[in-house]
Amino acid sequence: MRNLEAASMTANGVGELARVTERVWKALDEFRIEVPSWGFSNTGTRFGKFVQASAATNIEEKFADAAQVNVLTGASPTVALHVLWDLPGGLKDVPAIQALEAKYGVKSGSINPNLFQDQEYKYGSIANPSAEIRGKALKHLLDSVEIGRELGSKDVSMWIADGSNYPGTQSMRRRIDWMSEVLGATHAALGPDQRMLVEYKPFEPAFYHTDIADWGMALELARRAGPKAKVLVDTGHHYQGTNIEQIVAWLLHLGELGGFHFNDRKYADDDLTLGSIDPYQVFRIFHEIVSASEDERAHVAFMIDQSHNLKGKMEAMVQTVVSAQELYAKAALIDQSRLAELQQSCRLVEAEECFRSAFWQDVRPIVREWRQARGLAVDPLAALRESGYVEWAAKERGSRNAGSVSSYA
Ligand code: LRH
Ligand code: MN
Ligand code: MN
Repeated sequence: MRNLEAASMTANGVGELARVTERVWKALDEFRIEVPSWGFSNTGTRFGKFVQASAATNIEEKFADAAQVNVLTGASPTVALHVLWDLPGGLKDVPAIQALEAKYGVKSGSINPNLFQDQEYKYGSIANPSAEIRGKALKHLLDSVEIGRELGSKDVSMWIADGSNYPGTQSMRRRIDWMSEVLGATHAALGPDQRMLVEYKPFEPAFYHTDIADWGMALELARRAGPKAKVLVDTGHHYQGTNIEQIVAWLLHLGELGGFHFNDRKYADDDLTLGSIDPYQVFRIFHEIVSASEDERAHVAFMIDQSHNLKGKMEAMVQTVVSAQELYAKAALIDQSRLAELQQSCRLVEAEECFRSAFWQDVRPIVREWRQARGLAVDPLAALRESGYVEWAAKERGSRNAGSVSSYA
């Protein structure tokens, strides 16, 4: 990757600049990232939350906010739904959701079953020693599959919060078979265009063992369940220092990467804005995606899983999508064939320079030009502020938000 400004100064450079611009614009045209419904409501941390007057108080407001983010960024046409929080009536709520899709012009994205809130799940859901409780969890998963099918949504994203807090209190091995059984039965119910994504997390809420703790366990369970089950990588669900891009490379290689929950963190599962702590990590992950074949890449779903306790919800979401677009554009800057040559001949410093100089390029001018050419807001954050949307939402929703300090969603 040569310096963009330097490239533009020579005749060869003009050709190179045009090629780079075309590559970046194509990447931006393809790039889609799903926003989470729960990122618009008054969510916070497990220790509490600071209520925002403009936060969405119901599913209609979540759709309205998601649509606004899509209008501003052009990259988020779907919104992830959490079944208990967004469709408390289950299948009965589907027509209301369809009406909101038509009204606001954004579609339902991944369907997220909720197997962690109910009192009955104290000792687990699909890994609970009680066959009756596992049956109840399976029923919720089957309902979620049905909701996804009715809504024409592709993915059912499953995060299993099961685990234990003390050594010896549960049989980790028996629980593997119980999970496998439920996941297999869920897989059997998937429609031809549906997938199930298996998310992993090493700790929290359980602090001794988590039943699906890492990508190996998620992969094995997905494979046992069937070909429509893939692995979901939540960037916040790893130990410090984990080489997440290597996990991504492996899953891509195996054709088992279903998608991502993007967020950033400094310590644990902090749910901070994508790239706010370590943008180079997001770049490295995007590089694995961009350097994969179009076929491999086509089925990877990018989703945001963040909860903004201090930042304004709308501002934070627009900022997240914009950051994702910029980091994806940076990854698209890399001259893949040159990098491959340098890697092959082990020209280490040149290879590293080729890689990291793409990261250090300021892509914002190219992204701005792309936005202009596509009829989008040139500066989405400024456009959000100028639109007065947040102030309007605060007036509309303020009284309903006052005093809403109890539940996560
Ligand atoms: C769990 C998790 C999972 C949930 C979401 C709200 O930490 O990442 O994906 O569905 O948070
Ligand atoms: Mn997640
Ligand atoms: Mn999480």
